[in-house]
Amino acid sequence: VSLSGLAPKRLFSLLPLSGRRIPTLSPGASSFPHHRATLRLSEKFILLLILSAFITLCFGAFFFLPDSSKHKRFDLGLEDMPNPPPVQVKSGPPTCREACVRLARLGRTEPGAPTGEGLRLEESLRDKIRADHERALQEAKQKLRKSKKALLHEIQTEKARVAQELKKKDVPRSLPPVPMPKLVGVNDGDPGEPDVKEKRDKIREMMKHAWDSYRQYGWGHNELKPIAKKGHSTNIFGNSQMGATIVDALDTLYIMGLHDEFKDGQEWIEQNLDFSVNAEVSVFEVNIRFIGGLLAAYYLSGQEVFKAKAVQLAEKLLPAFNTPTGIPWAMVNLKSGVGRNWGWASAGSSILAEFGTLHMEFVHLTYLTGNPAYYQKVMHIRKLLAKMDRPNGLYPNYLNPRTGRWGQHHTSVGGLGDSFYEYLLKAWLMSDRTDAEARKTYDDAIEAIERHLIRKSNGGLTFIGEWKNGHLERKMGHLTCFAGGMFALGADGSPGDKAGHYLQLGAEIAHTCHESYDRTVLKLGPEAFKFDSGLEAVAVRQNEKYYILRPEVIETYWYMWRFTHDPKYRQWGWEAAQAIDKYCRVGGGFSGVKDVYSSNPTYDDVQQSFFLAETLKYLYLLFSSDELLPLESWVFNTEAHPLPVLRLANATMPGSQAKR
Ligand code: DMJ
Repeated sequence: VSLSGLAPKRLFSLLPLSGRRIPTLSPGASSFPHHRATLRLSEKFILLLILSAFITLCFGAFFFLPDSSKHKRFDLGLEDMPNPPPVQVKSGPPTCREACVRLARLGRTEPGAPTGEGLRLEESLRDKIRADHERALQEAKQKLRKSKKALLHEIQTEKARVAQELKKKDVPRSLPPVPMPKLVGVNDGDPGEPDVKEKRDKIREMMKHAWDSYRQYGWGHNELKPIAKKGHSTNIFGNSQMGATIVDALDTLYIMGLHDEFKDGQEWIEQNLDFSVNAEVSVFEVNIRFIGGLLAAYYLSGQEVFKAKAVQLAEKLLPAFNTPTGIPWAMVNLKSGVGRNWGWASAGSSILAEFGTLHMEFVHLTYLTGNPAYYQKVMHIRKLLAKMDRPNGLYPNYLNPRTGRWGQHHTSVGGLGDSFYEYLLKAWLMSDRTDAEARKTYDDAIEAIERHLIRKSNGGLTFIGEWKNGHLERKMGHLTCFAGGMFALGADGSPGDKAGHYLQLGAEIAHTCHESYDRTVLKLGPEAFKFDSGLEAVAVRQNEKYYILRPEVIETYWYMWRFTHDPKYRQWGWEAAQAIDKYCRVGGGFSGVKDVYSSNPTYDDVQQSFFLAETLKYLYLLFSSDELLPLESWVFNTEAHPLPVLRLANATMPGSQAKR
């Protein structure tokens, strides 16, 4: 169609957009030659106009596609490629993605040329949009026809399907077969003498009462409220119901020969223990109670499920190490992996006893899985600490995981510091005494502690105080009493000629802690006691007079018994067991008491999981023969879960460079 000879004004009214046909002009129709240049210009103008209309169409098609949001990222990716891959045109209406790519190509590389194909594509896209709308409408209509019940059922089925799929993702990869370390001393441990056996039977009966009560009133909850007779939950496990008592108690049940109870616990773990929960938990507590408990149950019983669960859980803890320094956060959300520190900790710090009490479990995890990550994480912490300055050779309790700097200069062998020192020694023992670096770090730390924190009271009691900003606080915690056992355990292998000295130090701490029990009305030790202004081994403040079924004093009696066989340790242990049975036993289990100096104590109504994991286990071992879990072959984690010594001979731990 030649448009020459038409005035631009008239031409507008003849554009196809108007829907009217364009009249044809004969060549001779134009009798105005001076109009020719103007007409050629108009021709270009029209072409431009058509092209811009086509581009507008392309954009329209792009933005109004019904499922574009689903495919946008992918489509953009394709479009942005310098040479997009060829698009195969199938019969039937093109898919959204195909059409978009083709339109984009047409608009970009061949402007104006195949307008026909562009239009056909636009048409088919419109058809597709129409069809999609129609389908959506039909689906909505069908849904509305369904009853509320059917809809609810549909939603729930879908939810269950998604949950199931998520769960499947959590199933651990099958673990490599690893030789089981030689397990010595998994036996009955019959003490021989009838009176000792009788005492041991009594401890076993106490365990039965604690377990049965939890089984009846708190099953599946983390802990038990023995007075209210219902489940109890602490903030260390967030809002989870992960059966902390079951996991913590397993190995005690096993060594006591309570096999039905052990089976019950195993069954619960197989069917219910799930870590995909939206709960913010303490990395330290989960490690020592859950991972430690599961690993010990695995080594003792050989049941694979415990190993698998331990590894599954450990993977959930790993995001806690994503900090600028690699010093882990105190807490981590098991679902999101987001970590943070306790609000009360000095300057946003992590706690020495928390990030310093991972070594034993993490080394075993690497041993069992072949995954070097666990080993590397804890070795990184060790290396970082080794490089830091230590005020007076002491380790402060607080370390900032962002800056890598110490927080307040407080040092304690009790709360906030305790098990860091314990794990240095136990890392060495667990490595079959080959981890010389751990032993040296322990020896240096203990030397500084002795120099700055250990003193004798006027009455001749050896105590371990706390260092606070250049000042010694003459107060000792119940938690600190574990150190008596630690000194005795570390005596053999200490530098120079000091084995005797450390065994003696252990005995002195045991004596002081026994005094802290003996000077109360209930014959149970307070949470903290002073050596000041004429006071010796007694609590002063009301909020330090409670006893919450803690194990540390009995733990030290047991180690001292194993190393000395002095009958006084069995005697002291028996006194404590009787006091617990008399004052802490209630109908629904065992409870802590609020004031050990009151003859009429009130209960705190909590049966702590460590009562079953530690207190009763150490008592049972105290009245068993030394053949049950000998210390040459087993190392107890800080929650009293026994892990075997790893005799790797010449082998190396995955992830370590040097031979160990
Ligand atoms: C236990 O969970 C562990 O022994 C930990 O190391 C500190 N204290 C509690 C019991 O008192």
